[in-house]
Amino acid sequence: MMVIESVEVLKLDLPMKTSFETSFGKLTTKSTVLVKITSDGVTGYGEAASFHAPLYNPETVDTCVYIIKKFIAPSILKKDFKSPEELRAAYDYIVGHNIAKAGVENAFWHLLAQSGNTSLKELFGGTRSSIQVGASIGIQPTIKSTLTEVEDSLEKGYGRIKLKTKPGWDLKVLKEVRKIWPDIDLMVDGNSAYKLQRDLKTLIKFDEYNLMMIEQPLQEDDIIDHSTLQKLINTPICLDESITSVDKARKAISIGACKIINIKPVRVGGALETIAIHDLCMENGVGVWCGGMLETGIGRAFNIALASKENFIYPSDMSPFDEFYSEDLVSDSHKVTSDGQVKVRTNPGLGYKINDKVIKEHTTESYLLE
Ligand code: OSB
Ligand code: MG
Repeated sequence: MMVIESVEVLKLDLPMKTSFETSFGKLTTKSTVLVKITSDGVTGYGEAASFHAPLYNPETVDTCVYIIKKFIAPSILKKDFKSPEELRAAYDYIVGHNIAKAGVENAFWHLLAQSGNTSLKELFGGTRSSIQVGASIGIQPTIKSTLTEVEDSLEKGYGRIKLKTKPGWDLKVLKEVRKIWPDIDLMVDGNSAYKLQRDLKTLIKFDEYNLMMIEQPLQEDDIIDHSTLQKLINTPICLDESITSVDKARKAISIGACKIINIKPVRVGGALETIAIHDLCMENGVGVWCGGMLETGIGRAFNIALASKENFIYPSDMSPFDEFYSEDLVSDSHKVTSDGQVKVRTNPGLGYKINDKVIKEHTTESYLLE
């Protein structure tokens, strides 16, 4: 018995310590959306981690708030759900808006973890006691500051370095990084900024830098060009933006568009779809890792638990909040060990202590539906 008594949706603005630049632009304040659902006096929290503008994917914090308020909440309120599958079926008629859906689904998993006195790791079928993590380094003003960022990240223990690139900010950076660190686990993320024909010469040259993978070089809706590109380069392609469902993953794998998949749980609509993609990839010998949306400690809690599943074999983007923000929404945030690991919590519920005071301080809009 899990009757949804209320749904609350909150929009937050979190000041960033430093901006984060990708090929699609610079993030200077990070907005996010929290979802709180209550059942039988218990509150479940989820994070619909999105950005202020539709730059990475079509959603924004405002579309998440709107879709949850206007469509998802009315579809689930006062109804009784026995499982996340049943919950999801209630709003499956909504086309797209995966991040909004994920925020709600995650809040439901949090309710389940509390009522069953179990951990998210247990609920998701996690098998690892710690996960490997990597650093994601934004586009920097200079090569020198990139080298400093790489050095800092290695000193902090991160086991792999991901550099954000865009046409004109790629090979020259890799060349200097490789001069100093010829052997580190290194990869790049193009965030859809390259075009197959226009940039083919550059894309082929990435092969010279012994990269673990090149993440989403081409357009989100173009797994066909990725498949063409994968046949022309040795560096494994990892898809991020393109993989929005298990069906997309199946198609991408079947045409050889990637050898690795970055699963961002919110991008695919939540933990259920994450697990489905994880399982499909495992059956097909495609390793996965967990990407991030610069989540707060709440969103990261779900990601860490999911990344403890067996086929998450590459380091995940899971830097703690203090890389970007001065305050987290949980008071006992995860940390990266000197050997690049994050421990997977096994305590019941979220595994982290939610700090409602900090949440309140940063909330700019809130809507309670009951
Ligand atoms: O493509 O993975 C991405 C940050 C903002 C937008 C898109 C991406 C990223 C990251 C960092 O690479 C991920 C994180 O640490 O949460
Ligand atoms: Mg990416």
